[in-house]
Amino acid sequence: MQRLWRAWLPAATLSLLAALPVQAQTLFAYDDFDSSINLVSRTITPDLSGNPLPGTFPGSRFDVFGIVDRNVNFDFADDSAGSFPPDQFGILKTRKTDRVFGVEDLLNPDNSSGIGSAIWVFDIRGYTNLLISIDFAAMGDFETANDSHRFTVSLDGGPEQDVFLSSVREDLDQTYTLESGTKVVLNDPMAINGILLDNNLKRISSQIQGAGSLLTLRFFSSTDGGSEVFLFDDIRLYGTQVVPEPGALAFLVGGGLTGLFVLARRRR
Ligand SMILES: [Ca+2]
Ligand SMILES: [Ca+2]
Ligand SMILES: [Ca+2]
Ligand SMILES: [Ca+2]
Repeated sequence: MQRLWRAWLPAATLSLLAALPVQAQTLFAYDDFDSSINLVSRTITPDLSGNPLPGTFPGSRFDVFGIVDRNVNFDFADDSAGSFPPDQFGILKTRKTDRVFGVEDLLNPDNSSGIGSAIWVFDIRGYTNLLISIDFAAMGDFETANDSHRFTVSLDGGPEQDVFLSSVREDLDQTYTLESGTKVVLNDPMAINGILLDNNLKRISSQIQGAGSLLTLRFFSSTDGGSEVFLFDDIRLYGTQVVPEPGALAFLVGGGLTGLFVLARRRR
């Protein structure tokens, strides 16, 4: 009997898997700061959303942490093809008017810690084989010692896995091309997972191990200095839907498994 089960179980498992519909990884949750799907909560610390200029510290509009758009300040906005042709600094081009998550100079008189953090909780029930992507951009002359960003993910309160880690390439220069075509070279660019950033949003993705019901994304940020902008947009979660079609499930429960039991009894 034992040997029979040992021989049959792998085969039964295989046919069970084969009966499940194969589905591609699809986008099922996101937060682009203008709208969201399957976002349970979003908490930003410090929360500057109630300030006269939302997302900025009271002392200066060039000290930023939170949800902003290109009107927040001239370091975020690339106006070189618009209202200010001599512009030499900016990420958000004329037509990029929607909202993003921005960070600039966290070490300021209103925030002596120099750090900020944010937490997103997404509903991921029914999806496995998870992948997260975020669109990142940065412009500035950064420092390894003072400018760092880290994103972790945990499933249902489990251990945190790093998904995006920044580094500053103090051995490199980066060329930033403004919307007008003006090129600006700055020292020490920011990278995410080793991929160099510039003033164009770049989609970077990371696989997530495991599955669960709620996914918590945590962002830890530590920055100092003006004219150093880091921003991101379009947090996206992709996965494979795990719910089998009713027909496949009925076949398994009604036919496949019953047949296995009958066979097992006969062989006794
Ligand atoms: Ca500008
Ligand atoms: Ca957006
Ligand atoms: Ca530097
Ligand atoms: Ca800095």
